[in-house]
Amino acid sequence: MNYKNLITTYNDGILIVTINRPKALNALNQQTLEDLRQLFGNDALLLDDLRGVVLTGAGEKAFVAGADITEFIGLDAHEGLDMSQNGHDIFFRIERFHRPVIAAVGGYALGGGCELAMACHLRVASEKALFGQPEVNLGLIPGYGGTQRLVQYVGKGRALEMLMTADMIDAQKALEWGLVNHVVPHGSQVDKSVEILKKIAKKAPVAVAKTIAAVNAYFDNKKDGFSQEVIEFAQTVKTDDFKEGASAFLEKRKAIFKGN
Ligand code: DAK
Repeated sequence: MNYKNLITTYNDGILIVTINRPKALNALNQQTLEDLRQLFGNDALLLDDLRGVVLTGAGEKAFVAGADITEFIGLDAHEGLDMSQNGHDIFFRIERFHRPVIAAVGGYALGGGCELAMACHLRVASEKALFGQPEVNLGLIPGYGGTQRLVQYVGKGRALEMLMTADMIDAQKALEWGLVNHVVPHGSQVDKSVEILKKIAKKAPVAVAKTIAAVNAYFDNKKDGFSQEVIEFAQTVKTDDFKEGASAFLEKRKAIFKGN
């Protein structure tokens, strides 16, 4: 795997992806977005034994401090539309990825950075993490799904307050509001994410993938979530892993899942 702005390490089925622009607080420029598209849309799909992905930011200060503001200068409405649609497409690939993706947030997750963390399935924050959608400070609104996903996590009132005041919230408040799953000592956010992925890795991979698809259907207005659950359920019933899981339970032993 070769990217301009991402560093990847792959061990025991777990891919750690580090956004690597620490001098710009890992701001998401178009190159970084294309790297993420290449990774989630292609390269990671080719890893047969992949069990999960941790997405994090390089350096001590930031997960991602937003979309790269230097690329906004002179943007017209048409270009803005293209950029936004392109970003949506990449973030949907992450949200719909068949393996769990965890954002390990050790600092600023602002604007596009908060949006990126929200597109991941889970979020692990260090005590130093800060979340915010400061687009109104720039005369913008979020362009990568922030107005929708923030409401899903924290509710309409809290989302509107964050979006209209541009105030940041700290890790503890993000935990209370349901924006993050765990808060851990600074520096251990990646380890904690790996620990969670290792736990999920012991479960049946098809069942995990179908769980993601069924839960996503709740938020997809083109789908009926209950009908989608029926479809995904039927897919799990026909797997060898289901037979193994049920047999192992009855034989009082640990199941060994093969992913089919
Ligand atoms: N873009 C580009 N560079 C950034 C950046 C960003 N978002 N955030 C930080 N940097 C750069 C700084 O310019 C600085 O660069 P140098 O001056 O050293 O060259 C370097 O990172 C270190 O930053 P600071 O010196 O400012 O560090 P501090 O610790 O003093 O402050 C800070 C940290 C996070 C509070 C501050 O850097 C800051 O306020 N950053 C900007 C936060 C922000 O407003 N982020 C953007 C949110 S808006 C759309 C799609 C998406 C979006 C909108 C539209 N369409 C498709 C149209 C989303 C927009 C956003 O994300």
